[in-house]
Amino acid sequence: MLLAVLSWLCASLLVAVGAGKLPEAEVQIEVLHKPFLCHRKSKYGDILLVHHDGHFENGTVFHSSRNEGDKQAVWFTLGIREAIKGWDKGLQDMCSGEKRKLVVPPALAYGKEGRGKIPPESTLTFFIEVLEIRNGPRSHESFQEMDLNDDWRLSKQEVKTYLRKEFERHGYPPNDTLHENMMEDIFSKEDENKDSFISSREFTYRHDEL
Ligand SMILES: *[C@@H]1O[C@H](CO)[C@@H](O)[C@H](O)[C@H]1NC(C)=O
Ligand SMILES: *[C@@H]1O[C@H](CO)[C@@H](O)[C@H](O)[C@H]1NC(C)=O
Ligand SMILES: [Ca+2]
Ligand SMILES: [Ca+2]
Repeated sequence: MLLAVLSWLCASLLVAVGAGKLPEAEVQIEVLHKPFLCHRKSKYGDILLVHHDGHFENGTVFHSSRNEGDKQAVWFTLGIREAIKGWDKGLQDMCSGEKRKLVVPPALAYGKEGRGKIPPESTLTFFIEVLEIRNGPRSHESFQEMDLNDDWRLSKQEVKTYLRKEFERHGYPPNDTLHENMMEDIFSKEDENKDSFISSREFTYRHDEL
């Protein structure tokens, strides 16, 4: 049982499923600097240390990690909507040391509502430098495979379906009582805010007790 739970947690078990997605707004990507040596490229689930400047269309800077606050680069997890969708789309396949300019339409940034000093319907331009890339604790692909209805959270039913599939894949007969128990065990550990869903954030970050 414990082993099975651990294997549920093991991201490498799973392969991404290509899901049919609706056409979406695009991020315009311009590579400003590409290092000569590139040992690995950023992918979903990685954590990236980035410096970033954000500009409005009129050129005014609304944020700069180099000049504001603690003047520090920030860690960012790729692919889980930790920042804006435009970052998830625009920061894939980057090398450490690479610099990019992203032009992000409102639909992939703060949309119709805007946020804070970002007015509604703002197209935003970012200059982003990736300083470091590390493996994230868990893979984005495994989350997507489990999230059958694409609502970015795992329901109890989705987790049970996944367990059943994994059992079958490894040649064990499905056992609803057992899946139910495992699922409850997983939720007691992973569903931190007890809303009966495991969010992508709850999934991605490992908890101390595990
Ligand atoms: C540029 O645009 C932003 C957002 O619309 C606005 O807050 C700011 O005042 C503008 N700056 C200039 C110099 O027009
Ligand atoms: C299903 O799992 C439960 C709980 O672990 C166990 O008691 C039961 O014997 C299993 N049933 C079968 C058919 O293996
Ligand atoms: Ca879901
Ligand atoms: Ca939750």
